[in-house]
Amino acid sequence: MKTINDTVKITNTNGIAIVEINAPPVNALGAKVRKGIFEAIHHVLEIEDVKAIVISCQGRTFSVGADINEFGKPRIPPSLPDVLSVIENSEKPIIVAIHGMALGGGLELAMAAHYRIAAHNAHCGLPEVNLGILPGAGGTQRLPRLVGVQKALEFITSGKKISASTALKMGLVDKLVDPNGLLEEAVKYAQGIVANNSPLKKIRELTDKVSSDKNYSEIFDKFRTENARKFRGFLAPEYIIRAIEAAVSLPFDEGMALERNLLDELLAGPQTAALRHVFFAERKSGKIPKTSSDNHVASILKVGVIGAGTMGGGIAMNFLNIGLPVVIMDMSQTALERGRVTIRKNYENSLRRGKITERQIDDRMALLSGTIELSDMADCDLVIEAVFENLEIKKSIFTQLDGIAKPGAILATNTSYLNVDEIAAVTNRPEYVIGLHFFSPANIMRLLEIVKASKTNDLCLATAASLAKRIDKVGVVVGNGWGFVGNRILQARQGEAEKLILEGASPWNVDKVLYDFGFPMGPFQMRDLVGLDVGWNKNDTSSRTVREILNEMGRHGQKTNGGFYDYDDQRTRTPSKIAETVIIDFAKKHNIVRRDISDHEIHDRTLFAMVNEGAKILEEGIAACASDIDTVWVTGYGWPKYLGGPMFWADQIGLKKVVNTLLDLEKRFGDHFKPAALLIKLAEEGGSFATE
Ligand code: 3H9
Repeated sequence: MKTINDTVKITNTNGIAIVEINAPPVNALGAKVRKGIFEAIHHVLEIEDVKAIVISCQGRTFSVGADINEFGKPRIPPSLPDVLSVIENSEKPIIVAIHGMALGGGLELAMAAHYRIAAHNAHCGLPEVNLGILPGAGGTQRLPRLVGVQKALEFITSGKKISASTALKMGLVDKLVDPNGLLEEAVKYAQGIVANNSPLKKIRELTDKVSSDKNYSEIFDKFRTENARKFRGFLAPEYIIRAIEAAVSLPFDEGMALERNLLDELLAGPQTAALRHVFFAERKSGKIPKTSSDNHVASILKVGVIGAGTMGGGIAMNFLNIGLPVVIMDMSQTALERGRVTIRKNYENSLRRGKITERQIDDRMALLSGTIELSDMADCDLVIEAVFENLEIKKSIFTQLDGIAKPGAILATNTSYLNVDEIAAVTNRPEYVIGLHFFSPANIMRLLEIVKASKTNDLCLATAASLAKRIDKVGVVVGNGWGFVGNRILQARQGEAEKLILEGASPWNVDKVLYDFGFPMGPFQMRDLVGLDVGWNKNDTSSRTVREILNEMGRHGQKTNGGFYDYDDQRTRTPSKIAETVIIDFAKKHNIVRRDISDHEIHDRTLFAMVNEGAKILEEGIAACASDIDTVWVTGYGWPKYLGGPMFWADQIGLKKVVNTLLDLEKRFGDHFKPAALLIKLAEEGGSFATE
């Protein structure tokens, strides 16, 4: 055995050298690992007895790519492309053994080798696009040569992982084996190659898959057009397409040089820092600060959900998906049946998209039971209440539940803005009461606000955080204040948007400014989609707001073909004359002087109101750090990912400038723009939210 450095060592079995990488937790290809591989390959090439080389990784996974922490810092040689070039040009066959995941530079390394074998439960992917860059170690040049242009375009621009069996079908790996015997199989495979004198398969030399597409520039144009909506605002997909075009039109080495230049441009550009921030922010938000109950989580073996509506059903699906039995409760058998049908329909949609099998649907549905008796929650370890937003009703449910649920069971409310302390206070176990704010549709949206009420204990919190991970949600712990983090900032933006339309901007203008900023839709379009009647009470409405009036007119949004916009039967929207008249009349009645409002004003008033509210949320400790606010808004509310979240965006502008803009807005539009004390302090100190 030879140790190259503490991340790479070599062992030798009967003429096969095993170069083993050990850089926990994920075998990222940082400077030390790159140097280790580089030296290890050179070393074994010199040993006459060694006839072939196997590259494998220790720990839970093969390499997941470049070390993201090195981005934005001076490069330390050898570069990854240089290391991979040594691998590809080795005159001895090199085989990689993939377990866990081969991602980014890790998969590029595998593609530089001559053969790839993988554990049958492994996954492969090139997720660089999610970090605002492209695979910069030959991925854009080798993959199309191996799998063809169309598949390479889809694979690299999506950043999605594929299973080993799909990789085998695509030709990305050569053989699948049992995970337990991976290394032995890889060695055997290498011995076979040596015995048969098999050729060194260099992907760079393959031409058949790309030469057939040489004269078809329309493949690329078609791909651009088809994905224009998905790629809107993001720089990396276009760069990836250009790099793959080069794989078709240029010799390998020239394509590699172009790939490098494109990578460097992206690294120097504005988006990758924001996307890396999003990556690390998401990981940070899932971590509960160390407490006395470290590593202690309650075991959740059965979940109860109260309310079989859209929300309750969506919540239930998360737990069915991970094999937990769920009992769902509603007031009538009809409501239960409706809920059950919706859940099955959702699963059938997934079946149609090839995401699950018929068998999985049956297994999951078999875990679901329904009841109209709260007493059937008695053996649940976690009960989530998902009835409509009425504090009194929620309190009454929790009072009863407290008498029914077993000791130690966690009682959660899915409220999106109500006071969790008030709900906890009606029970004799407030330390076991928590908020779990799922977002609609709850089976799809990744955000979960975990609301820590004043008495919620550490066990509950740690259990909720760990459960969030299990059900593939991004859990963010937030404090108990009106609207928590997400809805409180939404309210600040919505309030401003509503003032703007009364003062003279049209809803479609406001929507366009925010859409152009990068949101998937503006606030009024969103209102129409969600339903103007959500949170509206028909027994307590008296034309106090434009929204109330529209609701009173039966204009509840898309579902009634009219809200702020009019909709045809295909749900195509057009600005509504009726809504416009309602707005103008309302402004007149309340003596609001209407004027021309610029896009610039809409931009500043809506977005800086959000940043200011975010600063107040931080100041009050409702969010533990600024990056948690960014995570909430990026994962749950459509803040453009490539702008990092509202607090990251504010940091990029510079907090001095943010404060000056707010002071100016305060002068023109009132006290609510008064900058938060924290913002003023940070601006004066030359600080930022990132370093706060
Ligand atoms: C690339 O390869 C560029 C090349 O094409 C070109 C080069 C020239 N680097 O997420 P987890 C850390 S770009 C450094 O909690 P999971 C992570 O921060 C790269 N650190 O676990 C965390 O640290 P901590 C392309 C990394 O099981 C710990 O590992 N690759 C990296 O839920 C555990 O992570 C990617 O984009 C990294 N590359 O998920 C893959 N990756 O414990 C990005 C992870 O201190 N990574 N860490 O908080 C992922 O998608 C997920 O981390 C992964 C594991 C799926 C791998």
